[in-house]
Amino acid sequence: MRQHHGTTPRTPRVLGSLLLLAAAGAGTLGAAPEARAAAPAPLSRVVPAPASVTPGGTPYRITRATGIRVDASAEVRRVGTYLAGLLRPATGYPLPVTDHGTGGIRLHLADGDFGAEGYRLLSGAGGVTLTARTPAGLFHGVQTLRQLLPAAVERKTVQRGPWQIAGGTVRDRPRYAYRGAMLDVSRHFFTVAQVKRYIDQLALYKINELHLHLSDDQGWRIAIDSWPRLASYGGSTQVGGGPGGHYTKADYREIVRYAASRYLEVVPEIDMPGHTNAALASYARLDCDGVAPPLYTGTQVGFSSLCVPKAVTYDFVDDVVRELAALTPGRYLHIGGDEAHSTPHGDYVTFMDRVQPVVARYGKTVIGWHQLTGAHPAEGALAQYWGLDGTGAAEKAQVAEAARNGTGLILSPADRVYLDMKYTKDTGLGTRWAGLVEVRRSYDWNPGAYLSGVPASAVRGVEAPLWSETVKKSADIEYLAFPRLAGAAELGWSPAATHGWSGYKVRLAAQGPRWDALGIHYYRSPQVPWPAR
Ligand code: TNX
Repeated sequence: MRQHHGTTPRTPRVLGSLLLLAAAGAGTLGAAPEARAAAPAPLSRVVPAPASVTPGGTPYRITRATGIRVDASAEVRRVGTYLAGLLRPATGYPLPVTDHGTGGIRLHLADGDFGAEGYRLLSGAGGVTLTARTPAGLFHGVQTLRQLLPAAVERKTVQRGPWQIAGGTVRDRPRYAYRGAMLDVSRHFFTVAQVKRYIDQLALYKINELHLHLSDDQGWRIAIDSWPRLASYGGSTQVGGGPGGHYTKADYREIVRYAASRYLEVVPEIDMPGHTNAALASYARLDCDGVAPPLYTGTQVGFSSLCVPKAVTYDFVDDVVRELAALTPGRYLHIGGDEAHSTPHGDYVTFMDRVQPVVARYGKTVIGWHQLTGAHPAEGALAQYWGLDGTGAAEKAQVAEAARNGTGLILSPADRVYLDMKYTKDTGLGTRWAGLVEVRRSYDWNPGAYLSGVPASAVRGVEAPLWSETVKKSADIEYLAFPRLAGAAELGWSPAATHGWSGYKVRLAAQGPRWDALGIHYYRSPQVPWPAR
């Protein structure tokens, strides 16, 4: 039954009252007493936890008369239009986006102590005002506003309200500038539509970096005009031998554009010198012995390497980095560098010494997996730490020393935020080489003090990688990412002082109905007090 939200019930009064009783307090039909309206969610019930919350005053209620009022700026208007697009289907309200009028939901840019991504949300009977220094800040504020509304707001058909936002003030800004998620599109290929779906899910948790693992032994996923067989042949399969796929440049630009519309920067990764079988299979001249290996559809690692002594290797790297940099408005280009077990260490160092300046020449900043710290990280480079509790002391010390010497760190400890680790021994997807990682273990660590000997200022953020050896479809991505992704997002965004499992699990539980409404297939961990479905 379609709910109508006008003031005149179309049903006779008595029947209407019975319906209201049956609707157990969810009624907004004409005579519904206010007391029946579900209380709005407290302002603090948001993931990631906001930096500061001051509750108080009357809630704001979104009605058919609500407008979204924006500054006269095209970008602010775009954020307003995005918000209207989120709210219209379930509310059924018109929610016009205007640059005049009073009240309603206001999106406003102003100078202030907001940082590059922070915002303030002020809510009261007369309206809600989001203020930020940047459109990105407004966008993050919109995600907070969205989470403060009932989960049903995420549905695609008209739902019962009321649509209330608790009164008070939220002041918020991120702990770290880099809050990432990685998707491995090489082991299994994911379409543009699947990547966009994930981008929308990341945006809800204020993730601002999408790292795409675009090449590996099993598949090369991005068209490179000067080396066309990389994609056409090297991209033609995947783990298990399926058809694979690749992004044309137009596809890739569309991903970048869509990500930018959600305030995510795309970080492309070409993994080198190891994890390169797909490239070596596509061009025999890249192989030291001039013989191309067959395409690979298994899941072993560490068996392939670019040929460090050959000159053509650096022509290849230059072409690939140049074309990829040209597709990349973002600052970073990830050159991999992990598990180069078939590259002699001296060769590895030589290779990284030659390749990092190429990235700089095309205007990008290097990111590498933390093995890069075993070579000579370029000035300004970031190293992505993916070790675990059991990682050897010498390796950790090497990372810490690089950090003390100025290399920034992105923390992706495998036994905490590798989204492809199984939750329990019974998890049907994923692997367990770094252990079983239940939701609490994934959340309960402090990025600021995780690696000893690392100055807190060296930690630039947190990233949750999802390797796709076992991951084939969006429902698989979602089952492994949710709920752990939300925890990684909170570790990246929220001040350390807000951290605490007992509070987090309650806020996390409130996300469950939202994920149900969004059609996100998630793991209902027994550690989390989910409301009954
Ligand atoms: C290690 S982490 C890898 C990947 C695998 C992953 C599986 C890293 C930099 N390398 O090649 O896909 O484990 O969890």
